[in-house]
Amino acid sequence: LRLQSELRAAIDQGQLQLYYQRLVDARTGVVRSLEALVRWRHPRHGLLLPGDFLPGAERSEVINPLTDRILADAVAQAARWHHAGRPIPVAVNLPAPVLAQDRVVDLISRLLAHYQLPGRSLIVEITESAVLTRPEASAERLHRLRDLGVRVAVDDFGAGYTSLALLTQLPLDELKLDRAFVHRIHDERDRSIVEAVAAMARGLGLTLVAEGVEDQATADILAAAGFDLLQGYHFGRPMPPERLEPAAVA
Ligand code: G
Ligand code: G
Ligand code: NA
Ligand code: MN
Repeated sequence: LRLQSELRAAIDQGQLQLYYQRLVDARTGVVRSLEALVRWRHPRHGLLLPGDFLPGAERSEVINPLTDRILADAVAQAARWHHAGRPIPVAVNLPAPVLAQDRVVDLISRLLAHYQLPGRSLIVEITESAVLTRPEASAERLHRLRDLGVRVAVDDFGAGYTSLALLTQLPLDELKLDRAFVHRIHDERDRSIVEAVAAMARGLGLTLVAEGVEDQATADILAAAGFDLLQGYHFGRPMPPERLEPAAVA
């Protein structure tokens, strides 16, 4: 209850800020997209990370105004880059309780229209658990988002109770392998899982993404395994939009 009211005030007072982290082409290193990651500048506790407040927020109604704000800020920022002649797709995390509502499609549709941003400049990241309760309704919403040009990424793949069937039932564009596998890639057995996921993604025609890449040796292994995009501290931390140099965003 306390978190809810504090978050409502934080939204109204502009204490939430989006940071952006690069995703780079595994072969060329060129920046291909950015993931928006929320931070809370708390007046007493300092800079809070999503893990500090999102799980609580997702269990209450405040996840709605919170996600609305995150989506609006991300689309506005993507539109700024787009209209400045430096278009770059921006990915936003869509929490399960939000994907569970019909209004999410209208919300995104209205934001794209308002900021005159082409749908192809927006990616939504969902987790497997987000679609497990009502897969048909989620699939239908994701189809409508894709009709707008928006792309769909499955985040943290392999971390949860993975239903492989879901991968063929949902309209998907990207698969983001959970960073736990990336961090264990020097282990031979984990590497064979990563290579199997890569083969599966290729077979399904999905863009394959690795997150949590922290060194060049790991990047090399992932590129050789056929990963398309890499994300992680090795290529840049999440940072405020003004700290992403224009050249790095182009
Ligand atoms: O930024 P950080 O590494 O602390 O993010 C932790 C987790 O929180 C990530 O797995 C990410 O998916 C999630 N997350 C970050 N920003 C957002 C956001 O704006 N909305 C939602 N729903 N999840 C987010
Ligand atoms: O939940 P999701 O996977 O969407 O969020 C990405 C989170 O991972 C962000 O909170 C970000 O701060 C964190 N992150 C980004 N790059 C790295 C990395 O290279 N290593 C680790 N351990 N975490 C990372
Ligand atoms: Na994410
Ligand atoms: Mn992730």
